[in-house]
Amino acid sequence: EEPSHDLIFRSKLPDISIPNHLPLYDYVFQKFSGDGDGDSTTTCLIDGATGRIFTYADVQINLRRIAAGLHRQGIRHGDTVMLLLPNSPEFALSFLAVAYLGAVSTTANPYYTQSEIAKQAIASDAKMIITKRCYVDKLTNLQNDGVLIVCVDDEGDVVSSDDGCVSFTELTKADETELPKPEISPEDTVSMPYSSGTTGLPKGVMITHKGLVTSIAQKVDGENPNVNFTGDDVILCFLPMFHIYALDALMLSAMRTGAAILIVPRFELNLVMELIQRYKVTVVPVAPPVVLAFVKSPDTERYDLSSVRMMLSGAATLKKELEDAVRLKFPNAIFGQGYGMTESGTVAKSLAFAKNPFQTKSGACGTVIRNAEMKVVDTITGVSLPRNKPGEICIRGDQLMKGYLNDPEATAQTIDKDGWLHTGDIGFVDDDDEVFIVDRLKELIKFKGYQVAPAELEALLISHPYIEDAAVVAMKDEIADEVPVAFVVRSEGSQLTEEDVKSYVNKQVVHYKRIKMVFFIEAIPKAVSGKILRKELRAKLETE
Ligand code: AYL
Repeated sequence: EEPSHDLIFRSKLPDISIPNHLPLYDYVFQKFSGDGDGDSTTTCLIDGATGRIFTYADVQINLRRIAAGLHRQGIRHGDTVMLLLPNSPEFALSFLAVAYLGAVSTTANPYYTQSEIAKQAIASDAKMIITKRCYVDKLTNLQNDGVLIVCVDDEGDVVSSDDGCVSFTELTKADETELPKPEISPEDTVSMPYSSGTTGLPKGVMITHKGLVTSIAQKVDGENPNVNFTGDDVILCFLPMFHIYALDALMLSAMRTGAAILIVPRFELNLVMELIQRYKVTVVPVAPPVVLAFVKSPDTERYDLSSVRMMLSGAATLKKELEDAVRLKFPNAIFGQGYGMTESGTVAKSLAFAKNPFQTKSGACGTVIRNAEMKVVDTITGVSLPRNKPGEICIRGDQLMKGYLNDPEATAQTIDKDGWLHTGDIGFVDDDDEVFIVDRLKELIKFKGYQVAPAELEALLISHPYIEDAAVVAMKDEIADEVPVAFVVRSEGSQLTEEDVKSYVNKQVVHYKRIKMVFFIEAIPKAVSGKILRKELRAKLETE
């Protein structure tokens, strides 16, 4: 097939020039450097938990001190540091300090179990883990194996000197002038979240300085930015910062524009509404379950939410009825979606968020981002399809990951030789260039927007002595959208019960990966290649 015959979709906005030769740090704070027009005394971070404020000047000086402190602890260019932190100013500062050094952050959910953390820390070769005291118990084995643990010292924490942890406060006391600015190449990895992509186990996604700078610029740079964040915005951040959506589309994009970020450790509806009212929040990035919470809440009238001018949803399918219902609760706000993937950054964004906005339709998940190409291909023939025809969405541009860590095979399966990343999502582009996602080709299960990799749960299941074979698929759920359920083949003579299976798996995984139901069957349907026929299993669920 000839690439020149591809039908390619592009943004309605013109391409812009993107300074993606710059290291992430220089790019993000360009406005506040010598030649920028930003005022460093404006607020950058507000800690929703304590009210603490960091100006842009505070953030830059603190992160450079932390970078010097990390360097003193032996962290060098190319080393990996795991961030195991809830949303907090320390998360933001640590991420930026690691980036400043030319090192790599691998971010993980602090609620992960001991074994989930260990898998990622070992696979990513993390030299250090930055965390909170309350998670240190989960890290003992890693610490014994020589991984350095840095602890954020919360007020009220018992500071013990014999747990072998380095105090975060000590890091911040380093002298930033002793650290020469490291040389960074645009191709160096800066962020390495884990994602299962279209198939298999979670893998380290190598996102480069160039990739992340491109992804941010595609949204917020230029004369008519696709997402018009400004220095006057107060942007609410309860979405998990360890995930690419909050990291790229929220935290770093907000910093690039000089906006203030109001950091909330986790989503609690009434607290969030209280904060919107108190800080006159202007931008609220959400995921579909949060939209549902707003829609269902009887309390929304009790708060003044009129400051909100923009609400962006992403990370999972949002039902049109839900979108229409939430618009009524935020009459002053423009509502729209973004669509992206850890491996690809933002793929599409609603042009309703542009500085000079376009009309958009409810249910669309945006228009392809600038400085990128999109095509929709037939899932069998690979031929690119015209408008209004659903197929697999493919995306190409400088924002894509460099590849999966130590896994060239999975990389080649995801990004083809012509540079197209195959998303594993089924969708189409309509007559107005809007993208609609209609189905998912890949195995991935999304519980409230969180990734659940069937292969990970299947590996745990078959490690049970009385399980012969197993397969995990998604079952539709009103609140979570999808939940993982298991089909299990018992070993001969075994009396294994549903409860046995659930308790065996569920204690080893974070809450959203827990198996909700178990169906015992004779054999797992498989293709001759050995591939599980998941479609058949999902069809079985509908008749259960
Ligand atoms: P991952 N509608 C439907 N499905 C979606 C949407 C959406 N708006 N957004 C993401 N998904 C699904 O790696 C889709 O199946 O990253 C996609 O392949 O955890 C998968 O989630 C990727 O899951 C943005 C806006 C990033 C959103 C994101 C989402 C990141 C989710 C940057 O600007």
